[in-house]
Amino acid sequence: MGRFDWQDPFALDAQLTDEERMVREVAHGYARSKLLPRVTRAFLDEDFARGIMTEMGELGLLGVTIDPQYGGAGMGYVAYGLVAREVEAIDSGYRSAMSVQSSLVMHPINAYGSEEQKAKYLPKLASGEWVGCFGLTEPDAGSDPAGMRTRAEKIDGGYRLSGAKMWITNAPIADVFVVWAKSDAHGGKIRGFVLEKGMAGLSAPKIEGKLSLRASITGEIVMEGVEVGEDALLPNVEGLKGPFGCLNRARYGIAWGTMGAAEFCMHAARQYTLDRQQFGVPLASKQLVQLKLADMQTEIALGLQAALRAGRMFDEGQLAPEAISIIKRNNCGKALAIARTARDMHGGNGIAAEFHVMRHAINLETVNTYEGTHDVHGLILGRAITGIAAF
Ligand code: TGC
Ligand code: FAD
Repeated sequence: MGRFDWQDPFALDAQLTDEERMVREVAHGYARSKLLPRVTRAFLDEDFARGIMTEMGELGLLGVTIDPQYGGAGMGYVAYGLVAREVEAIDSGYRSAMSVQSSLVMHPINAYGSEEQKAKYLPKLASGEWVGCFGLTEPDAGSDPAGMRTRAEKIDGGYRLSGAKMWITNAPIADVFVVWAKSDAHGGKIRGFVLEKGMAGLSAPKIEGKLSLRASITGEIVMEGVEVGEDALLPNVEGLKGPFGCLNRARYGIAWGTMGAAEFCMHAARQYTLDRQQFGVPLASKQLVQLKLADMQTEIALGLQAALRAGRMFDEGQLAPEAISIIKRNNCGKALAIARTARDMHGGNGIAAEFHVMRHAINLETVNTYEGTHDVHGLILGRAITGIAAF
C-alpha cells in the first residue's frame, strides 16, 4: 500500500509532466514571494498594482497556452490550470487579472483574429506591457448575454460602437478592450471588436466600493459612438459561441484557481487549530475540528483530480462545455464553503485581514457569481440532462 500524503492524497503531483511541475514551481515561487506580502494592503486599499501584469509577463505566466511565436509559453491547459491554482491561493483577484488577460483577451485574438491583429496585440499582452479586458456583461444583460444592447453600426471603412458594459475586470487600466456587440452589418449577430485606450468616445470608469475582489480593479466600459476601422473586427467568429469559446477556458481555469484558494484556507485552518489551545488542548484534537478538516480535504482532493482530468481532455480536444460547468460550479461552491468554514475555525481572528481566510471567503462570493453563476451552470447541466432549457 502507498503512504498517505495529507497534502496530496491522490498524488496529483506525480501525474504532472516535468514541464508542468516546473511551471507550477515558478508560479508558486512568484505567488508566495511577490503577491502574498502585498495582498492584505492591496485588498484593504482597494488597489491593484499595475506592475503585477509585467511581473507575470516576465515569468511567462500570461498566455501560457498561446504559441511562442506570439510570446506565449506554448504549453497545455494543465499548465494553465496550475498557474491559476498557485495565483488564486493568494487572491482570487490576482487570478482574475491573469485569466482575463490569458483566456478572455489573448485567446479570442489568437483564435478569432487576423494575422495582423495577432502580431500587433499578442506579444505585448504576453509580456504584460499591455493590459486587456473583456466586455460581455451589460447593466441589463448578465446571465443572459444574448440580451445585450451594445450595437455596432456600419460606417464608411468601419463601425461605430455604442453601448455600455458593466462589471469589467481590468477595464480602468486596460490598453486593449475585447468587446462584444450586435452588428447591423452582420444581421444583428454578435461580433467581437478590439478597441484601444484613447479612442474618441471610449471610457472605462472604475467601480468603487466593492466588498469582494478588492485587490482586483473593475470598471464599466462606456462606448459613445466609438468609431473603429474594419481592422478592429475579429473576423473569424460570429454569434455567442465567440465569447463562450473564451469563457470555456476561463471557467476551466477558475475550477483550478478556486481549489488553490480552498487549499490555502484548509492549510491555514489546520495550522491555526494545531497551534490554538482551548480547554487545555489544541483545537485540532477535537473531533468536530477534525471532521471539518477531513471534509475540506475530501472536496479539494476530488476537485483537483476532476480539474486535472478536464485539463487532459482539453488538451486532447475532448472536453465538452457542460463538463466545464460541472467543475466551475462545484469547485467554486465547495471553495466558498471551505473558506467560510476556515473563517469560523479561526474564531475572532478569522475576521482579521492578516489571517487571510475571510478575504478568500468574500472573494469567492464573486467567483461563484462571475463567468456564469452557480445556478446558471446548474441550468446548463439541467438542459444537458433533460434536453429542456429552463433558463
Ligand atoms: P445558447 O442557445 O445556449 O447558445 C448560443 C450559441 O452559443 C453556443 N454556445 C457555446 N459555444 C461554445 N462554448 C459554450 N460553452 C457555449 N454555450 C453556448 C451555442 O452552441 C449557440 O451557438 P449557435 O451557433 O447555435 O448560435 O445560448 P443562450 O442564450 O440560451 O445562453 C444561455 C446560457 C445561460 C447558457 C448562457 O447565456 C450563459 O452561460 N450565461 C452566463 C453568462 C456568463 O458566463 N457571463 C460571463 C461574463 S465574463 C466574466 O464574468 C468574466 S469574470 C473574469 C474574471 O475576472 O476572472
Ligand atoms: P443576474 O444575471 O441578474 O443574476 C442575478 C441572480 O439571478 C443570480 O443568482 C442568478 O443565478 C439568478 N438567475 C439569473 N438567471 C436565472 C434563471 N434563468 N433562472 C434562475 N435564476 C437565474 N463580466 C464581463 O463581461 N467581463 C468581466 O471581466 C467581468 N468581471 C467581473 C468582475 C466582478 C468583480 C464581478 C462581480 C462580475 C464580473 N463580470 C464580468 C460580470 C459577471 O459575469 C456577471 O455578474 C454574472 O454573469 C451574473 O450576471 P448579473 O450580475 O447580471 O446577475
